[in-house]
Amino acid sequence: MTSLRKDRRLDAVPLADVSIDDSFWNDRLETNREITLEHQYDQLGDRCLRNFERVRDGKTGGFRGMWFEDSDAYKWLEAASYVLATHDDPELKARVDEVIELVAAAQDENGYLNTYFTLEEPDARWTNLYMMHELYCAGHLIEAAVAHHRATGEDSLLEVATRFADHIDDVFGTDEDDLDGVPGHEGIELALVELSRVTDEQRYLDLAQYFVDRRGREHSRLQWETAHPDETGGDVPPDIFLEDGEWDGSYAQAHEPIRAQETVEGHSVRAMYLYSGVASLVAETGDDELYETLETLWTNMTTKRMYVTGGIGPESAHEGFTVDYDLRNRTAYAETCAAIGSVFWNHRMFRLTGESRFYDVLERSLYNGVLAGVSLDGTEFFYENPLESLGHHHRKGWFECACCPPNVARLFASLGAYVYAQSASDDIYVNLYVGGEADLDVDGQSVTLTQETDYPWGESTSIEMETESPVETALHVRVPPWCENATVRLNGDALDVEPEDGYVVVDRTWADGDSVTLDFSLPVTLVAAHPDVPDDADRVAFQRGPLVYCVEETDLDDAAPSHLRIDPAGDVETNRRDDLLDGVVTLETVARASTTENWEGQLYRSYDETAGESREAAVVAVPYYGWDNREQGRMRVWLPTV
Ligand code: FUB
Ligand code: ZN
Repeated sequence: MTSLRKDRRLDAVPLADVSIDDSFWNDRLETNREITLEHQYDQLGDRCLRNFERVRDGKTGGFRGMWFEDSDAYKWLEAASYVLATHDDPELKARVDEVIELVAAAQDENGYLNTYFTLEEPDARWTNLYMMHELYCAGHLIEAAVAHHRATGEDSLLEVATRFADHIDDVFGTDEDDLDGVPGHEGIELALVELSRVTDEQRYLDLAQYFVDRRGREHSRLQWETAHPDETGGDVPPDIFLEDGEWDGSYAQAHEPIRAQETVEGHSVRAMYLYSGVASLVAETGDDELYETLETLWTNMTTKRMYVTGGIGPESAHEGFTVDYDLRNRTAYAETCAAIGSVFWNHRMFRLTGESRFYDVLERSLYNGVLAGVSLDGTEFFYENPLESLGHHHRKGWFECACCPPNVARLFASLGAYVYAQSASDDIYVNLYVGGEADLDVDGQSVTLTQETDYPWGESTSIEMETESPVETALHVRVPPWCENATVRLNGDALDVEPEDGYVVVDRTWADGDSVTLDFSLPVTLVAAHPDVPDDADRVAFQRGPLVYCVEETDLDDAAPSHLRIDPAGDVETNRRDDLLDGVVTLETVARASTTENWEGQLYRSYDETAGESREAAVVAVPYYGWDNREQGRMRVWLPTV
């Protein structure tokens, strides 16, 4: 059943109109602005910015870093632009201008911009679309430029991006003289749709449509490249993802046309960026068939291929999806960027439909799979996000392939844009419980919403409306599936409205100072996984609200997480602990724990002998996002039951 609403596309309330003031997010966002962004900038200098400088100075050779190193500068520019949209920061603005100047100076006269090829292989441009990421970098440049233009009203980066987009438009296409190909790593599709929105230029939308439609056709350029590695440039051969010497293409979602695809395949970040781009395109074209494809893919991912943390893509070899129910825990790849990509995709799916289920996934990914990606102090990052650890997996300050840290930074810096939305008829949607203010235009009238909440710890949120004169609108407040017994008060008095399809809707004429309070409970849930997930059989995971919990060795008394057996009928207490992990609610219970004292020097014993060798153990579970921020040790999300 299609739920695409052509008549009612929803728009996010723009970032610049939302200010966040929230007990949970304030510290994380300030750390992102003050520490992570600075840390990220420091990492750019030695490799990324140096490459741009060499091109600017007319040098050749000497490229440093990954072949898509340029994208680090663009992601930093994008994150910094989001900060500038909401904060007056002249120092940051000056630095942004400096980087833009450098990027602009590295652009070719014809608009081409890529420091790897310009320094190392100028004659091999566009020869290795599969692996060498020129179009991926272009996509990040365009996204940064759109963010910068929206934040500052300036065109300095937008001009660079449009010149490059125009060049790409000249190079690619289906005419005889055109290069007919698609990017091996998607990302440019969603960027081109945004570019068409800010410039009002149809040709960028057409180019996005071209890249979407040409993917997966037979005898494609990507396939040709894998058969002709000697004719392609770059330092990564395009044939590394041949299956037994045969073209497969699924690594880059190019195994068949997107409209025929039914399962999420291949590299998971690529897949998320592609589906985000397709959703953006559908928002402009209203293409039902493409929307149906997205529905099918979304259902496959969310019912068979997504971790309880919202992470996706279990396999490290190709950084991606494998088969249904392969959700291995200790070796889960679950790249931070992929969870972020899922946020991007789900945000767009919501805007196409107004349906809360997309936010349920978005919120799960945001508070778990994404939030775990950065340390509480903002300087260390996870690339891979396993759901179990023997104690050797830790965040790092930076990576040779540094895609994840700047991705977290740009998402956090733009969090405000995910909180509210408005429909074409000016209905207001409150999709995340995040405190702060939002300025909206409702039917030509300025309205300010103020949200106050202690979520994800507390069990209510209040929204107050400030308006100069009474305004008629329907306020839709999302009620996530983990918020039970939701009741509504209007100006303190109980209101008889039930959540329907994930929202309570209060449709009325609002006077200045009117407020809606949603009260709910956040019970602790013991989650079970589908029986076909072998790695979670007979195990449970703790969840409260959007937060998935884990057990870390440091919280156990002389036991490891693998010793524990949870009693599903046991009481679980919630404790507010302001002293722990910057303030969390812990979940505490008593479990059975195997003992190790009779195992001295032995790896295997008769099972019968071990009978009765267990004791009671106090278990303190902490939110998964906070793991590996204290003493190093073993960790587990899924725990066996007694
Ligand atoms: O290839 C560019 C980025 O680096 C991908 O999105 C990540 O998975 C990592 O491979
Ligand atoms: Zn990444």
